Amino acid sequence: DERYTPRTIEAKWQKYWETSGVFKVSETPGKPKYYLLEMFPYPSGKIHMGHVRNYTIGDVVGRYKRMRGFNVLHPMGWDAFGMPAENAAISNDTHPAAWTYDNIDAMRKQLKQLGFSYDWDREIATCRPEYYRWEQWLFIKMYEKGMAYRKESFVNWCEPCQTVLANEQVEAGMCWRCGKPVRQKKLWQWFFRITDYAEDLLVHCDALPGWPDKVTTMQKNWIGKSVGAEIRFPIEDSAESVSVFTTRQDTVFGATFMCLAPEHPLVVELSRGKPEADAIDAFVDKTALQDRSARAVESYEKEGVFTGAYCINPLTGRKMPIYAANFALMEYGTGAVMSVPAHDQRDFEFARKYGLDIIVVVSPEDRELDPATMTEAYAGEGEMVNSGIFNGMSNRQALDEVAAYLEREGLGKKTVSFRLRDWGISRQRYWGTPIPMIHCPTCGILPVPEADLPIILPEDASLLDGGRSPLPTLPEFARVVCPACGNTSARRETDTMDTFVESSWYFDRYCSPRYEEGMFDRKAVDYWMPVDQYIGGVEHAILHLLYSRYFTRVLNDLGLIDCREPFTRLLTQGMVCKESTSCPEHGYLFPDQVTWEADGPRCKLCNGSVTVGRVEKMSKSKKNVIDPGTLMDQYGADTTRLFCLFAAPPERDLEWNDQGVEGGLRFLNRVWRLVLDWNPLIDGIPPYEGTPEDLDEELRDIYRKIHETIRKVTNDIEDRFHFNTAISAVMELVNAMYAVEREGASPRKAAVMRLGIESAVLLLSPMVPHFAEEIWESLGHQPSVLQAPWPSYRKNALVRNEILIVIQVNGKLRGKFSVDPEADDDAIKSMALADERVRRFIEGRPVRKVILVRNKLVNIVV
Ligand code: ANZ
Ligand code: ZN
Repeated sequence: DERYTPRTIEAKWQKYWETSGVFKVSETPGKPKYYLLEMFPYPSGKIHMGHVRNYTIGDVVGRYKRMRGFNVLHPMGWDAFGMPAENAAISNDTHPAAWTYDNIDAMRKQLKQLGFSYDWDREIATCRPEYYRWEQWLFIKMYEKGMAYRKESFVNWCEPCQTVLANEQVEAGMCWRCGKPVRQKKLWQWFFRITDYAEDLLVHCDALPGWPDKVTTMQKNWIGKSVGAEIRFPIEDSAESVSVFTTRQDTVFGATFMCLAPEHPLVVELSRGKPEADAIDAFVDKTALQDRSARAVESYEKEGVFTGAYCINPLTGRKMPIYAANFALMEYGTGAVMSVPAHDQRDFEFARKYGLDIIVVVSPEDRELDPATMTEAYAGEGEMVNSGIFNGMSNRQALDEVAAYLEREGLGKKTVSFRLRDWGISRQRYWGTPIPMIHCPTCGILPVPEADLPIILPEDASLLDGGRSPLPTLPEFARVVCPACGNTSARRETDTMDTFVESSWYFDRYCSPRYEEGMFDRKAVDYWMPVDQYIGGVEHAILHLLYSRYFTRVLNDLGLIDCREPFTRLLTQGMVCKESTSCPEHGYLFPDQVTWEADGPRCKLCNGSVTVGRVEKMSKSKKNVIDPGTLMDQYGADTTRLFCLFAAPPERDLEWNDQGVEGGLRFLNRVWRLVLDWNPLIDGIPPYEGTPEDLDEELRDIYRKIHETIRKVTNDIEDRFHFNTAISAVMELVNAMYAVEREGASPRKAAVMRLGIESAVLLLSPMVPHFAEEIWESLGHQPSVLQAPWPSYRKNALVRNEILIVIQVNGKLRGKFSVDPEADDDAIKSMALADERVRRFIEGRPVRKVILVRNKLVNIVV
């Protein structure tokens, strides 16, 4: 007996794919290209279920497109720089490089075991000099064009990790890695001027129809464009003035005080020599320690200190006290806010706290606002009051009118402000791409000459205490002779780049991964780019995608690449989830530490009763993980893949369940059995090619089912990647074929069955490729199933016998008609009502009810 043995089959076909080189591709003019990409993994150790899901989804798309005749580029590599390698090196006493390369080897092996259709010749690891040298090269080009620059700025600083954190790496004031509080520190940093592209990146969000709306919305919000005005407020007894950015210039008559960010240079300057100076200095120091992103949160306690200085409201002449306030942010607008407490909640709270004046200037239609009794700011629309020549206008109109007035009087101008900040890329870390710059005591800052690239990260250095980078203290690395003047005490830049830089162009490098003359071969990159389908987690919806879009624009503007938008279509897959389990004594438990008894789950360690927690994302900390390695050993790659595809549509979360995997295996065994049973009968008989009319009813039903299944599976994959419903359709077809009697099968029956079996195998082949290859071969075909075209369906095969429907009026038979069995309920009802004979029986009486018994009758009650 020939049993389905995934282990031998999978090894066999993986070897075949490797030696035959089926997945190696090159630019083939005339053949439609399809660049399929899944977000490359960070080599953290071994693959987890999230990877399996992501890459299985991608693999099905890749194999499907290949069978549809596309020249499919499907590469894989490693996002190999970053902090976890350093953390692991510290806790396991290894080197980040050794740890990274070992992990890559282990994970590559696992990906190969899953049978993914990658062109492994294109594998890249971003920590290799062959890769990052071109990143250094680009950095210098950007520096020369003013796209990369250095400035002193406040950064989120994590003391335990000794590093600058991007805003998104700060979670509620804590470091995303170590969970310790983040403080503010001023450092010289390298930046990419992404803000120059803010408008471009924003407007083209609407030119990405292949992206989920939620992702483009997140990008737009991140870029955060605000339209408003800049207004100048003269400072009392001074030639200077403060400029504010406001989106509510209609409320300028209600501005009663001014708030400056504590970091604003005027804060210290204005208070100098005044009695307020000490309080101001203390306040500035205190806010410097507060998290800047937390300060921006609505509910953050508002605090401020009077600077001792005043400015003049240019429209009212009112004297406005100037405060330093923690809710005013240096990074937004001009770092100064004209405070209108009647109409802005933050200003309102601040005014109440410090007893400042409140003046209403926008009056709502339905009530009178009284500054003395107001309990919150009024942010809505209304009629202008207390606003001189603008009184009586709607505040909407005043927005324009005030802006125009300010512009005419030279007091301000219309302007826009973006939330997006320049991209700080300096990291005071070891395991990253060295920034290719030199600091010379005589010449200042200058780039490494191109001929000296790459600046290789020394892999024989070890981390210092607390994980600090050894680069600044490594003489062989840090000391350099100035390439311009020969000064021997020049120093290399010892900061490395944010790892988001590597992932902003790896998709370009895949097009010609071994190219040594540049970042990429122009011909190759212009042939393959843009990526036709990108697949990955929604956690990268903002930064990675935004940075990649930015880099693509930079490369385009530098004349290095044709395309300007890197990813035509984007699929963000859902998470893989499972409930957690815990017992009072041992806390969270791994699934294999729990036994499921009749009276409930018990802990294997202490036999205590187990609490079942929420279904949530699989994570090591909750121990609610399933290890793909174990799964593959137990069930094989195909069942593992099938489960991931069948359990949920890709964009939804997938909830793990053991029965689902068992069910997947059972289904494959069922198909296996079907083929085994029929193979002797269909041997040598070609698939049925005749017309449905020549078949008897049983075979015609099967024949139609085959074509319906082809249509359904094709549409489900093509339109929405809904593999779960596609698989269900094949399951139904298999069930239908099981019902066909084998005994005494005619050649015609055998031909139809061959068509059915081959179609099912081809339709399943992108999902369970090893399984499909093995069956395809057993059906007498030469390998590989990948060479077979995707099955196509025949329209005429889809026509069903019509079904006869009886029409009753008040329960009495009055007519009949025939319909397509797919017709929907409403259509059938209206056909019944439209029947000539039936209309006569109704005789214009009102219809009270229409009852439909599907496939049988319609009863009209009058
Ligand atoms: C006066 C005013 C009156 C404001 C009013 C709002 C309501 P968005 O829409 O997010 O762009 N603002 C400007 N610069 C700021 C800074 N550096 N730190 C903190 N707040 C700042 O927000 C624009 C509004 O945020 C601006 O409009 C300003 O307050 C404040 F009834 O000006 B508004
Ligand atoms: Zn020099």
